[in-house]
Amino acid sequence: MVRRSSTFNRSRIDHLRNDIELVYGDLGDSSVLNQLMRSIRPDEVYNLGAQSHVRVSFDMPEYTADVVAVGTLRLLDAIRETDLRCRFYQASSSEMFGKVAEVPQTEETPFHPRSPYGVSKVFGHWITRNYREAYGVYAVNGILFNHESPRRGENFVTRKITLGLGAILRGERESIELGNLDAKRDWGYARDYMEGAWRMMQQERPDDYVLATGETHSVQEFLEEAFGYVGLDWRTHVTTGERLLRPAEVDLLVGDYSKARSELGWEPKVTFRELVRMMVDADR
Ligand code: G4F
Repeated sequence: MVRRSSTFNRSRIDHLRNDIELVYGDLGDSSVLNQLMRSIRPDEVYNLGAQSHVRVSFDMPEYTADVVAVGTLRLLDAIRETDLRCRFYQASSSEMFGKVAEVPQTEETPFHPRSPYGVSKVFGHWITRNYREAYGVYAVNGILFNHESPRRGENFVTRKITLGLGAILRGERESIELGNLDAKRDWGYARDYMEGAWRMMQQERPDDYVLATGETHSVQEFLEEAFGYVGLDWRTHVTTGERLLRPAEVDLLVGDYSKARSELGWEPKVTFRELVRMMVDADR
C-alpha cells in the first residue's frame, strides 16, 4: 500500500516492480483500509507504515499519533470486520523502552517512551495485544531495535553519515552536521530483521519478540568505524549543532533476543562492522 505523492519516491522497490502490485491507501483513511481488506483478503498484513522519524515526531506530534497509534487500530479493526483469519504483524519499536528500566531490554522490560513517536508505538503495541486477546486475531509485535541498510532513509543518523561521507570522498562537500554523538544504539541489518518478522508470522501461536544484536555502539563509534574504513579522521569532517538535539533523548538501547533465538531459530547474521562497511560502500 502506497500513499499518493506528486513526486515518485519508490526507487527502493523499483527492482520488485514486476513482482508486486501497489495499491493506494493511507493509514489515516479507514474506509480505504476496510475496502482493501475486503477486496484483497490478504493472508498476512505487515504494518510498517509510520511517521517513523523520532525528532520529527516532536514537530508533528498529532500527525505522528494519528498514523502510528490510531493507524494501527484502523488496520486491526479492518481485519476484525473483514477476516479474522488474516495474520497481522505490528512493527513495534525499541523506542518504547526509552529511558530504559533495565539493560539489556527484553519482551518483559517496562516501557518509558521519550517522544511522541515512542508513545504512539506503545499504543500500537498494546492495541495489537488487545486485538489478539479480545478477538483472537493472530497478531504479533516485533519489537525491533534499529535496523539499517543502504536503503535507510536519508535523515536517519547512519545513512546521514554514510551519504555525507560519500559526498566528502567525491569532493562535493567538506563536513556533516550531527546532533548527539553519545547516544548508543543496537544497530542491526534490516534484511536479517525482516526475515525474523516473517518467521514470527509462521508460528503456531502469535506472540511478541525482540529482534536485536545484543551489542550497542555510540554514534561516535559509528563515525569512527565509517571514516576509519576509508582512512579519514571523522573529527575533521563532523560538526555538531543544537538544532539536531531532541527535547528528550533515548541514551542507550541494547536488546536481548534470546526468545527469538530459542523460539524462532533467529540470529542476526551481519555484524556492526560489516553493516557500516556495506553502507559506506553503497554510498561512496
Ligand atoms: O537514526 P536515528 O534518527 O534513529 P532513532 O531515533 O534511534 O529511531 C530509529 O530507530 C527506532 C528503533 O529503535 C525506530 F523505531 C525509529 O523509527 C527509527 O528508525 O537516531 C539515532 C541516534 C539518536 O540518539 C539521535 O539523537 O542518533 C542521534 N543523532 C545524532 N545526530 C542523530 C543525528 N539522529 C539523526 N536522525 N540525525 C542526526 O543528525
